[in-house]
Amino acid sequence: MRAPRRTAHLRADGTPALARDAFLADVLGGLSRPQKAIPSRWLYDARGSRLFQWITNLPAYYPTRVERELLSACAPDVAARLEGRPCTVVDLGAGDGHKTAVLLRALAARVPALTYAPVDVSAAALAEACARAAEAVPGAAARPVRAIYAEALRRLGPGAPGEARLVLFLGSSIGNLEHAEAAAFLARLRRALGPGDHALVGFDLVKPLDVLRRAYDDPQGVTAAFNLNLLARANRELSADFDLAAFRHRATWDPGRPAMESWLESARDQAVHLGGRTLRLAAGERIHTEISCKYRPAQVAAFAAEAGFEAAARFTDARGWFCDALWRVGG
Ligand code: AVJ
Repeated sequence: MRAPRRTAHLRADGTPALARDAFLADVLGGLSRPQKAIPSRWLYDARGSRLFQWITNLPAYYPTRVERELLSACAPDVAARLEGRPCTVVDLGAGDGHKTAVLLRALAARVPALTYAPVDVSAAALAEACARAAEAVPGAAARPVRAIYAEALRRLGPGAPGEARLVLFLGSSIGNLEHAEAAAFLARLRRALGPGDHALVGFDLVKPLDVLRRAYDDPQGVTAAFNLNLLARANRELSADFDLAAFRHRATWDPGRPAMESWLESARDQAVHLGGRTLRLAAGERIHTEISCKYRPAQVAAFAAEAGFEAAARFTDARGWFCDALWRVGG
């Protein structure tokens, strides 16, 4: 047995060795299974994050637009519930910061002191999130946390006496998790918080299939580029030899979960080499890369109850396409 290494050494190409080993293990393991799959977290390297940012601005990708409008409308309501107490906003995945800025401005008008704590693994993303927050609310204190979400929750600790904490988990990021993982994550979130703290969680709702298909296979091909970047990343970081022209992006609907699912489909019989191994794909064979779960309002309520939150408020657009649920820790 090898002792776990605690420091991440940088390789010549700048990639942390531990992350590279984990990526290699996930790709090799995932492509050796009968149903080939690569975990979706590897989609988000620097280039993947930029491509996702681009997706959020596409006309076809409704979630960001709809949620931004929702938050503009509900920000005063959220702020009113935290009124009068010093407030720390923990932002799990700040994105481009537009959505957060609306909330921070509303809060700044009602609380005596505001601390903004964005959480991200990327230092660049944290710096940008802090800069945006400073622009929105010049008086806010910034406390960036460079960590994965679970680690950030572990480090949260008890709030200061009298302080109100608001954890944001927006954009339906939760949709990337299997149901059991999502429930476990929300339970951890609940345990990291104390009485009077709140969480605002974004859920993308079940909606007409044509809308979903366009959102996950946009006419401009940005989503395809985002998905294919997974193979490009394997070529860059693992010296794999995926022929990007021989794979197609596919987005399918699974009514059972329900979820949109993303795949990379092999256009022909082919062999790929990585980590000293040869992996074969048949024409038409698919690699599963992502689930984007869609929810029904009853499921949102069930998640809150299961995790031990009180449902304080639910904000939904007129078409019922997206939902931001405000949950409170009782006591
Ligand atoms: C970042 C998980 C919310 O599933 O809608 C967008 C990622 N993938 N288009 C989503 C994504 C393809 C996105 N989340």
